[in-house]
Amino acid sequence: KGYHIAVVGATGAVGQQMLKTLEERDFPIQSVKLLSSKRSAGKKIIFKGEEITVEEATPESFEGVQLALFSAGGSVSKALAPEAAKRGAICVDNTSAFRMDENVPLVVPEVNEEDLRLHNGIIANPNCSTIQMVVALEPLREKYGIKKVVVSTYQAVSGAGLNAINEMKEQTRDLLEGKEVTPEVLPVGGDKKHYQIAFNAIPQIDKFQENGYTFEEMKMINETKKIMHLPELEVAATCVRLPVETGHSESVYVETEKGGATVEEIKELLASSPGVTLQDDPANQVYPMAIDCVGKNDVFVGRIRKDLDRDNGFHMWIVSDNLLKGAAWNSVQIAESLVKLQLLK
Ligand code: 11C
Repeated sequence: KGYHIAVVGATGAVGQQMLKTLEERDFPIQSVKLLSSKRSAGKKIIFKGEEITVEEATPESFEGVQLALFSAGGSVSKALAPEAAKRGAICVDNTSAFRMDENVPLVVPEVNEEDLRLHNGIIANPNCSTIQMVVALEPLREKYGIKKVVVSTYQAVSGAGLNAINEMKEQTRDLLEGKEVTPEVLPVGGDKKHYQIAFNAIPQIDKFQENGYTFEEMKMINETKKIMHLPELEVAATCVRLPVETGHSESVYVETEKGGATVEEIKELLASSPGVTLQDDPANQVYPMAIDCVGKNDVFVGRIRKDLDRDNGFHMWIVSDNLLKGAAWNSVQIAESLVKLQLLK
């Protein structure tokens, strides 16, 4: 007994984590279709001990499917999620294709699970760097109100997919062996220039927009306002790619509406908040690090300090596995919420 599901983009960095997470959570599944673009069709994947052949995704693939998890890129979602929804599936889309569509809920269950009730067949999973930030900000919003957020990110290459992971590893090895390297993937596949990621920090994730911010930065800004239902929130973001395989880190400055909160209160609040693990003990050099969060579902928060000039300003360091809470786990968690809210028929 369980649901008929489809995973679109099953061979990608996120798709692989989706399958692992579905298995680990023992999500109730009656049948599973693994779908992909034409390029990856025919590959074989083991799921729950069974070998499954990946099929090319077409509109007809979704006949009889109740839940479809999409992570095969925006153009695939744009073309096929409406087709799947038309055939009765609820789609959880991990791309940016529908996130800012006002008919599509953009959901992080710890923050706005109830928005799922408003779905019209498509639910958007936010960008990884946005998700981990709002999980840590939501308890502050609830208790004190928040009015301003300034974030700088230190993002892992796995956010840009398997090709980017391979590029970082090959470049690192080649450079250590004294060979020349020819960057081809990062900072972003479709842009004019490519830069070395090994031993570097690249202040560009996704393409530049007309206002001088990158698309990744605008995603963090716009998605945060939508998920938290705070259209007036002041948000600024600078997104940087580092040669880290997995685990996005963020330096976040937040100003609360109410002043007077102490660091101890904020630590207690976050320590008891859903989806958050507090790691904050400077005397013993305890703080979150990317290598420690890999494979874990939580968002890790530490280095919480009061601003030296503003009574309502706080600085913190937020780290999470970008492929899990940032993508696969949040999507599966949405699926679990749909079951809990009896929205998945
Ligand atoms: C990155 N945050 O690290 C991006 C990946 O909109 O879902 C996620 C892209 C997205 O490159």
